[in-house]
Amino acid sequence: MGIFMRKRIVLCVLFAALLLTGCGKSKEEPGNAKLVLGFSQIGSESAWRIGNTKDIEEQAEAYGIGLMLENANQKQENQIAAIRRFIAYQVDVIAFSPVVEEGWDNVLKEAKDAGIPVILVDRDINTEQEGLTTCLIGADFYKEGVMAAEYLIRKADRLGLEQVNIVEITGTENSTPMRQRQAGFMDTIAADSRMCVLESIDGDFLKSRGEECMRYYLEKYGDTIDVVFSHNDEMTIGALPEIENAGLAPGKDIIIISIDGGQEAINVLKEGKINCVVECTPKLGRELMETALKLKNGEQVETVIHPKEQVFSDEIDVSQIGPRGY
Ligand code: GZL
Repeated sequence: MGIFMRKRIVLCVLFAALLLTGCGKSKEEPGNAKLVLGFSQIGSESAWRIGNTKDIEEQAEAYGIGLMLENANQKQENQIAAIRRFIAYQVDVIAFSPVVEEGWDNVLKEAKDAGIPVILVDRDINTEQEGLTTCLIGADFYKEGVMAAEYLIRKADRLGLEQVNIVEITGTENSTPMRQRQAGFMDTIAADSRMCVLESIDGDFLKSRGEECMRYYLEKYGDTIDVVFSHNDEMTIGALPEIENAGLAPGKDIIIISIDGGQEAINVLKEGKINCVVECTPKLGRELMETALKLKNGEQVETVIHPKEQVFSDEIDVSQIGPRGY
């Protein structure tokens, strides 16, 4: 029996074991799949993440790709363990969304030594080593920060504000979206003397932390706060009731700027309680499957694939925003 058949049999047995443990999720058995893709997902921390997982599962089925998807519950050590399992299973391609940027060199070197190409989905890594990954499929987070700040500058102009006090609720510390959304936003307001950042706190992309951060800000700064810049909708939604409990009207007394563009935030935008939502689409599955197939077939792939994104705000007719799907 050839090496290929032995590999397929091993893969079938291990794939079945993974499915029995409830980690994997695929309609395609590896035996008849075009390829087997191991994907380590960060967790289920937000509507964005849940939408991203759903899209990847749907696209794997549509492309006839065997998907082994493991949820790391926000822990880097779980992602590293999952990648090692994918290497042991000898999957054709590995993909993952790194929860933070550092600490991946060793496990990605193991994947490289095993001859398994790696695709970065959504977030990036920070490494000195060449050739550990093939492609990054994900948003231009720096541009999202720029678009958020450009909206604020236009809003301040429209309101004739002379002083703009900003509090920032950031995403997971040391993650790509946190670092780049913050950099894009701060670089863009830097030249505007009206802008004053009172404080910045890590909300870890979680609704509960958004609530805690906002409660702390209101206790410390009260109604001197003019703007909340929140790195994702989950934290924004968590912050709003705290603002209302303090007797302030979000979207009116305090300008609310958020990122992701999920259905819940768009609904609140339509209510006038959020002023601006920068879109960050979770629908990366099609590009992931296309790229995995190209790698399997030995074709060249782009090193970075950025999806197109837009800004939803009180500058447009928000009633025209259609269903978001996440
Ligand atoms: C962005 C993604 C972020 C979202 C959050 O692409 O990494 O992680 O903005 C999610 O909602 O938790």
